[in-house]
Amino acid sequence: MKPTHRPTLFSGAQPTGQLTLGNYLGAMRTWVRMQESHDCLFCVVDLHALTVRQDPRQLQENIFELTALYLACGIDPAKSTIFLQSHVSAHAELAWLLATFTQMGELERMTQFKDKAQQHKHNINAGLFTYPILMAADILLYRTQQVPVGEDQKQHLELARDIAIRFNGLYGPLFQVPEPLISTDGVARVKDLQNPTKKMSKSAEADLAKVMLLDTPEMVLKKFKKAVTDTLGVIRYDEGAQPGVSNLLNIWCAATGHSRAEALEQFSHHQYGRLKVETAEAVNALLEPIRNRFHALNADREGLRAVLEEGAERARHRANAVLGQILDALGLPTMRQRFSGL
Ligand code: ATP
Ligand code: LTN
Repeated sequence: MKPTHRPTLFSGAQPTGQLTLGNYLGAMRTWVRMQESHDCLFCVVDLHALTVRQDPRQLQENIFELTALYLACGIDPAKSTIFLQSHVSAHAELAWLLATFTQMGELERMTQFKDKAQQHKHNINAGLFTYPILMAADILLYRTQQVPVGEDQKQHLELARDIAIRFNGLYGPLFQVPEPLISTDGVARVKDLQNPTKKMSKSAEADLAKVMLLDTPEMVLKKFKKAVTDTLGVIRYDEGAQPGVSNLLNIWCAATGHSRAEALEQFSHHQYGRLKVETAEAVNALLEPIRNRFHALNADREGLRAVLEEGAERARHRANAVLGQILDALGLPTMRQRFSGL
């Protein structure tokens, strides 16, 4: 099932709420395509979600929903390994080891930490600060070659690369140095519909700011109709002067498969209203099959559990083999029954 000569690919999303159109266009859609050519692992990073206070029941629900969404988007358990981060304890163990190869100054520079610390002033916990180390562990544990993510994760990827290079310099080439895979067609950072200088985020408070994969067609239309644009009254691609219009053009292109030049040809003589409605229609056509598949998948909790358990089994086997080699290199004697036969 897993031809090992294929390059290894790893990615994940946090179970912090339903997925947005940004998550899908910036990350998930690439994941689905890569399954044909890569040895893929897709993780629900539940330990990362704990860096922000979560209600336990809601978190559990979000974990199943996110798993169902992975499947509804087209991630296929027969082709890829789908699992929960907390089911493979090697992630947390390697994160500890890698923390001793990460400098405070490196973590202090992370913009996601600065943003989240601003948003959660009363809970700036150490996990929020060391979040990128756990992410490096996720990636390095599988000797991942490619990591498809949105633009916002680029800095974390660079840190994972630096940690791998540093470790390899000291102990030999034990880690693969991963490459980011970030789309170049304008959807690596889909913008918030109400504040188009910010990225669309699933934890944004304003409902109108984000299009969710499970929004009804009417909700999608309403959100695009109310999207913030500008008062210039012309449809041009100019991210600096017209971020709202440029975001709509990018979304329309990504949803229809047309180029930016084709988009301008189609819309440049029209008013904003037309661009908004046509973008909503294109997004609805894209999301319809996902919505249709989601509900049955999400209702089958036993089926979801089985997918996650099988995925964890496969991931654990691979992760423990690498962790054993790392412990060995560091001079920590490993227990034979834990790592033998791998
Ligand atoms: P949160 O709001 O809880 O921080 P998030 O919306 O950033 O969540 P994640 O689970 O952290 O979502 O990210 C999952 C994937 O989606 C990552 O690869 C991330 O880079 C990508 N992504 C998130 N937001 C966008 C966006 N607006 N445009 C493109 N890609 C995005
Ligand atoms: N930090 C990522 C989620 C994430 C991830 C990973 C992505 C955790 N571990 C490993 C790629 C590879 C985010 O999107 N916020």
